[in-house]
Amino acid sequence: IRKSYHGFHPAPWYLCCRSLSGAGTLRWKDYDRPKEFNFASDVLDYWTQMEQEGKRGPNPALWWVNNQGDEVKWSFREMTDLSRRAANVFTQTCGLQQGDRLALILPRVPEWWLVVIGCIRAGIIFMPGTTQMKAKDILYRLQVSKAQGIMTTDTLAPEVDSLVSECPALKTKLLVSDHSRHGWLDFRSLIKSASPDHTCIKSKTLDPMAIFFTSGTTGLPKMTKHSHGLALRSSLPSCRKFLQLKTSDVLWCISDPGWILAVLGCLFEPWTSGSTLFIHHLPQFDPKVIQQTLFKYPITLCLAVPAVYRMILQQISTSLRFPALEHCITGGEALPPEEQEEWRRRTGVLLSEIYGQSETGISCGTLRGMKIKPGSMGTSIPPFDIQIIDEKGNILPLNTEGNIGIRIKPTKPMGLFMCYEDNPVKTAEVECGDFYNTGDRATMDEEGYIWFLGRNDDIISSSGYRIGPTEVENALAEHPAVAESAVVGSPDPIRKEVVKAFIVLTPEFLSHDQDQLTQELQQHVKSVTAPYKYPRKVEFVSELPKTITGKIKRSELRKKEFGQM
Ligand code: BCO
Repeated sequence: IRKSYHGFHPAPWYLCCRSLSGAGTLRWKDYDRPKEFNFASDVLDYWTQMEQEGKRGPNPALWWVNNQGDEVKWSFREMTDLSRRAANVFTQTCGLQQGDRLALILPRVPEWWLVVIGCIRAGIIFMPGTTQMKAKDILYRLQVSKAQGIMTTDTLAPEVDSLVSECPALKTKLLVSDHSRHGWLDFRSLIKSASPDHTCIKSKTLDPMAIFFTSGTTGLPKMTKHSHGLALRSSLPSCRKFLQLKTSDVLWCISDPGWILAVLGCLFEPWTSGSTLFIHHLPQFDPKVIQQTLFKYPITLCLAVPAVYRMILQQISTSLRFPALEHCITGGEALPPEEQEEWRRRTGVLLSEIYGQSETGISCGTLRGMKIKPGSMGTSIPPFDIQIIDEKGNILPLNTEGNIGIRIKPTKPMGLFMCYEDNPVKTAEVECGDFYNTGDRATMDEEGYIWFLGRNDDIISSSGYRIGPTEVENALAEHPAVAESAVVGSPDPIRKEVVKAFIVLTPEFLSHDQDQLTQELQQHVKSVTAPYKYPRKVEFVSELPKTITGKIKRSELRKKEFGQM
């Protein structure tokens, strides 16, 4: 299934390919609630049929490259064939059944798409996770979800083996690798020998499809459960207007496959429109490679967090014109207006903003062609109805600061998360009158444009990641030097905010060299939890500000960092 082409020359299909409306995937209206929906049979197989009938150009569905010159191009027909095989591997070889859960911890390898679509075909709930996770993060996810299966690569397989005895529900381990490993099923070989005949389940639109783990202010990450409605939402007319993708478009979404942004931007959005999804494997992020890739390949749309555009701009001293690039989209953190303007000025391409969470998918945005108001995240995308609300769920007057709320009563809109799995308390906590309370602060103007202001809690937003301070504090607490710590966001020119730890040292470490200790603690956090959470700034203090009851006042530290005290 892997095709490598060295000395590759892009084919000129993107210059001549016909655009189609995707009528088959546009049969729903914004507020429709079809009883059944399955992305694999209703969308992917539709495009396969279009290919077979000669109604779609020769451009691939998936176009994958890496730094070694390898390339994979799969048509929709190949995606259908291979994902049916994947579904058979799950059900026949692994014995997984509809409703079972599969932890999916893969880098950007082509198999990721086969697994997700294979799961959707078989009704297996997939749970993506970043490959930056460490053993403890994986153990927590496997235990709390009671996952029956896990799929990963050589890098993380030893970590999984070290904890598997503590996960009684886990019955199948699948490896994506060129080598075999004892106790693991070799997914690449199994795919080759599996049958391409598979009957897709008839999933109810509100049946569970995926679980994303999301960080909170307190405690460990929560399981955000989504139904097939998340995938259906990309087919609704208002969502299609958002990117206005054509079959001739090539979309590159630079998000790690562990996040909901990748599931939307690297799968549901492009393939709903029959467009080509472009992926660069990128094991290590490098803005130079991003820049070169945008030059080399006919990428028409790019979706990435603001930090990526910021890092590209830092690399270039003058203007830059990417040959095929027509539009850029950003989300995951707030985009300052001056950066939006600078991107347009230096590249000639508009950069529009979207907003969403693991709970919501893409909730609002500046649709393509819509007036961009620099600094605004655009307007709500139906069927979501976003309003700015107070703590009781009352709608606030225009231009008044409040929480971003998404209306859930009388009807929860298609695409909003179902619940925090096994956590009715947290699920109830975010229900606020008729709304889901996102916990993000904003205002809305007369034209419905939403202006992001920040969080109403302690979550740190750093280069597109949402980081729960307790996860970092817990990691630090495992080091003997740390008596106590408080973790907050601190301003940063590139990542907008970085994790900063205020640390009270244990007596034995008071005389240690502080620079050395800082590095040691940073390495320690990187080794016990996903490294993106590590404190990029550390300050040693003699005590932490506390309330009368002994609760650490993170807000005081945060205000100090942002110069508000
Ligand atoms: O900066 P350092 O070098 O000190 O540390 C980096 C990495 O080098 C290091 N690291 C990574 N893997 C490691 C490792 N260290 C040890 N072992 C490993 N296996 O850890 C640090 C990780 O930081 P990073 O991930 O920010 O890395 P980097 O290279 O600076 O990448 C920059 C970005 C912008 C590419 C990255 O931050 C990123 O991908 N951000 C976007 C996240 C995202 O996609 N968010 C979307 C969430 S979904 C959502 O918002 C809903 C929207 C609908």
